[in-house]
Amino acid sequence: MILIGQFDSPFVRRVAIALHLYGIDYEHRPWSTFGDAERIAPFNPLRRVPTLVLDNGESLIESGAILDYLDERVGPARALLAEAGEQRRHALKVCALATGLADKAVSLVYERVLHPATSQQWIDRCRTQIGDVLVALEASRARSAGPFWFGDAIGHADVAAACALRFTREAHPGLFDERRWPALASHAAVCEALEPFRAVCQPFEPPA
Ligand SMILES: N[C@@H](CCC(=O)N[C@@H](CS)C(=O)NCC(=O)O)C(=O)O
Repeated sequence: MILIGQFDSPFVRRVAIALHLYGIDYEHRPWSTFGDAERIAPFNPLRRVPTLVLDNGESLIESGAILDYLDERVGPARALLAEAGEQRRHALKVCALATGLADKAVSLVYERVLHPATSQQWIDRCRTQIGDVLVALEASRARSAGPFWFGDAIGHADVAAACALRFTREAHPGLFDERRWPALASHAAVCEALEPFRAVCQPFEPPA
């Protein structure tokens, strides 16, 4: 299979880290959403990443849908998400908050880089959303004593949060203040020290 997208995207990175954790081989096409938009288009008319092209030529889009496919492929015993019940629900909520945070951080980059006249209302809204999600995630992470969010084993929630935090920190220095979010800072440090996170890593570069 082929994974399209650069690892400075928190969405592409989360999928690539899951591929590593699952031990699934893939080819990587580090195409830029802007510079390589027309190369991405035949696989995804939205020209967005991540896009995962399966061996039969089928394209999967949206990180959540891609991970759903990978989870199904490895089976419930190895999946990075509980199969059902409260733990699945809670993990999916952490994933939604983390990917929502990443969405807002990406929006802020586009606002800064692509719009000649920026909207202060939109910037303020994104910053408020990011700040309040950090409050919610910090409280949630501080409640769980284990090495990972939901116990001893790493899961999608851990990966999604770590990828969102790294992107936010790199794209918006100052927005993620480690002293304000100690549980999240420690979570990020634990994850980033793991081999798959070190292997799947690219410093953030804004679109030209
Ligand atoms: N909801 C999407 C978000 C993916 C996303 O925002 N990707 C960005 C790169 S970080 C992108 O493709 N941006 C170009 C665009 O939205 O046109 C997912 O989870 O896959």
